[in-house]
Amino acid sequence: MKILVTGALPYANGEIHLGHLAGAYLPSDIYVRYQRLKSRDVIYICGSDEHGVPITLAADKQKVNPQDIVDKYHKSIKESFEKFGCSFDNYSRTSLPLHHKTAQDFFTKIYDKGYIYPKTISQFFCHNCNMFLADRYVTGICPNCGNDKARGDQCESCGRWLEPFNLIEPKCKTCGEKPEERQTTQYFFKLSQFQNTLQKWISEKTNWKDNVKRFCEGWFSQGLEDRAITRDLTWGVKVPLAEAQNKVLYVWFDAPIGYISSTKEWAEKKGKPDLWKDYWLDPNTKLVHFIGKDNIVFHAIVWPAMLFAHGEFILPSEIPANEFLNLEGRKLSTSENWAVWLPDYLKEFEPDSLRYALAVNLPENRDIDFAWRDFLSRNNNELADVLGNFINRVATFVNKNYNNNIPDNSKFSESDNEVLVKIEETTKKVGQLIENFQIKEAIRELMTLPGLGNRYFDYQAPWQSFRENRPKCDTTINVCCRVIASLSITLEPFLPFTAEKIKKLVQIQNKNWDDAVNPAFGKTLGPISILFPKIEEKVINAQIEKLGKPNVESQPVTSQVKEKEKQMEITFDEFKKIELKVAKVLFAERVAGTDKLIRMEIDLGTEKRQIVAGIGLAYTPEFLVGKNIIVVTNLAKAKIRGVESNGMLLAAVDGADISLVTLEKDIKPGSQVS
Ligand code: B3M
Ligand code: ZN
Repeated sequence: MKILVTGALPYANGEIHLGHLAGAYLPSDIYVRYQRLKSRDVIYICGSDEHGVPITLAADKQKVNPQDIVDKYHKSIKESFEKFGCSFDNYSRTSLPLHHKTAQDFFTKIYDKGYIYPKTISQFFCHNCNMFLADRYVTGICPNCGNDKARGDQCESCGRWLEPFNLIEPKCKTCGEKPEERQTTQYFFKLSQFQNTLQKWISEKTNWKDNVKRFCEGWFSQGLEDRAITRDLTWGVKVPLAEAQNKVLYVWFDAPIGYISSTKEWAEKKGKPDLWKDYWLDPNTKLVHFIGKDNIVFHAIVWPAMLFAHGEFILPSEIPANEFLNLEGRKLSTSENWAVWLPDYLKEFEPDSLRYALAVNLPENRDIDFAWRDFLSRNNNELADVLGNFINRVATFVNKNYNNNIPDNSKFSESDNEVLVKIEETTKKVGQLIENFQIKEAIRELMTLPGLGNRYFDYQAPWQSFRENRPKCDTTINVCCRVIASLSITLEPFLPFTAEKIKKLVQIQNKNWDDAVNPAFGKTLGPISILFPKIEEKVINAQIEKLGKPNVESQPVTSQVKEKEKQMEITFDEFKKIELKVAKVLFAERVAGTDKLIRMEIDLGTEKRQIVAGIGLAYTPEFLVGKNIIVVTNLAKAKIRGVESNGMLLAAVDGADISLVTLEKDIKPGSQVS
C-alpha cells in the first residue's frame, strides 16, 4: 500500500505560527516519520498557497506586488519548516507554471464534462477602488454573532461561512467605502449535484473523526449549493476560457489541486516525471489530508466533489482535522499579533522543545490553550528532568565506571524483564496510536518509558551493585542502554533532532520502528551532549510580554531589509568601547541549586574578580580551573541567582552546544584582546 500525506498549503502571506503547527504540520510530520520507520511507501507533500485575496490584501497593505509577497514568504516559510524538522518530500508553490497548467487542465476537464456553467450574478463593486470586491475585500458585521470585523468569506469569530451579501453594513476593506451591487458573470461548479454521492461516501467513513463527520452532516442538512469558482481579480490562475480573459480561478479551487502539482514536481525532481501517477491514479493509495478545522468544508466536501467530477484521481481516505490552538487563554489573532511566530521561536529555542510541548497537548478533539509557562515546565520538568536526566545519568555512569564501554548483560532478573517487556509494549502501543492519529496519546505513552527507566535505575542502585555485585550492575546498565536505544528509534517522529543525538550516543544501527523492541546498539558510547538545556523563567516572561505588541512583520517588505542592514553595522569607535581581556580561571564551582551556572574567580593581571557564567551543562568546574579565557571586563555588574557577576566570558553557542573561547598560546592574564 502507498500512502500520500499532505499538509494544508499555507498562504504565503505571513509566517507560520504555532496554530498552524498544532493544526496540521506537526501531526502530519510525526505520522509520516513513523510510516517511514515502518518502511512504508509514503510521500509527504506540501507547498505554499500563493493565490487569492489573502495574498493581494497583504500586497496592498505593504504597497508591493503580490509576487514580492509570495517570494518573500514562500522562502521564509520553507526555511522555518525545515528548521522545525518538517520532513516534506516536496515543498512546492502554486505560482509555478506546472501548477497553473495542472489547475487549468483540471478545470477544463470538468468544464467539458458539464460540471461548470456561467451565471450572471450581483457582486459588490467599489467605485473608489474601481474593482469588484471578492471575498475578503468586503468586511462588515456578522449576521450570526455580531462581530463587526467579519470577512466576506467567513466570520473568524463564530466560524460561520459567509457570502459578502450576508454581511450587515458591508464596507470595502481597502478604502472603507460602502460598495454597490453590480452585475458580473462568474463560473459555478455544480456542487449540488454531488450531495448524494458525498453523503454516501462519507457515511462509509466509519473511522473518521467526529468533528469532521459532524461538520459535514451540518452542511448536508442545509443542502449543498453550487459555488462560484472564478473571481474578477488579476492575481491567480487564469480561467482557461477565451470568454473569461479577466478572471482567475477562486483560490480554493486551485489550492487543493496544488497537492497534485506538488507531487508532479516531486516526481520531476526525482527524474521520473510519471511517478506521481503511481500515487494519484492508484486506488490502493491512502490519501491523508492533515488540516486545521477551518479547512474542513473544502477538504471533506468541495475537493472530494471536484475529484468525483474529474473522475481520474483518488479520493481522500482520511482527513484528520485538528481543532484550534489558543494562546495564553485567548484566541490566536494574527492581526493583533496575538501569536507566536515560528521564526521568532526558532531564534531563541530548540525545535524539539516546541515539538514536544505541542505534541503532548495537540488540539485533537477540542481547542487547547498554549501557555508559555506550560512550555517551560514541559521542557524543564519532562524533557530535561525525566528524559534528559535518565539518558544523562546512564551515560555518565558508563563513562565514569566502564570507561565508556557498554557492559554485556548476564541473566535477566524479574525486574529487568519487566523493563524489557515494557519496551516492547510501549513500542507497539505508540505505533498503534500514531496509526489511529492519536498523536497526543502516543507521545504521552512513550514518555512513560524514560520515567520507568529512572525508577528502575534508582531501584537497582548500580552505584552500589558496581562494588558489591558486578554482574548485576552490568545487567542494569545494559538494560538502561536498551531503553535508551529503543527510545532513539521511537522518539524520532516526535523529537527528530534529539533522536539523532541519542542515536549517536548509543551508536545504533537500526532504522526500523520494530527494531525498537530489541535494538542493536554499539559496544561503546558516543559523545555525551546536553539534550535539553533548561529554560529560565525570565526568558519565558519576555515572550509573554511580546504578545499583542506590533512586530516587525507588519512593516513593508523593503524597510525590513534596511532595518536589518542598519542593525548589523557598528562603527569602530563603538566596537572599541568593549573592553576584552585575557583572564586565568583560579577557582570554579557550581552555583548551589543550579546545574547551569558556574561561579569563577579569575585573575585579570592587575586584579582578581568573580564572574558567573551559564556553561555548567557543557563544562565541569574542574575542567575550567587553569584555563585562559576571554572576558568582557567593562560590562555593568549583574546579579545572577543572587551571585554577583563582574564580567562576562566569551563562548560560542550552537543550540545546546557551548564552546569556550580559549587562547591558542599561554599569554599573560590581563592582556588586551582586540
Ligand atoms: N491556504 C488556508 C489556510 O492556510 C489554505 C489552505 C489550502 S489547502 C489546499 O488555512
Ligand atoms: Zn474601496
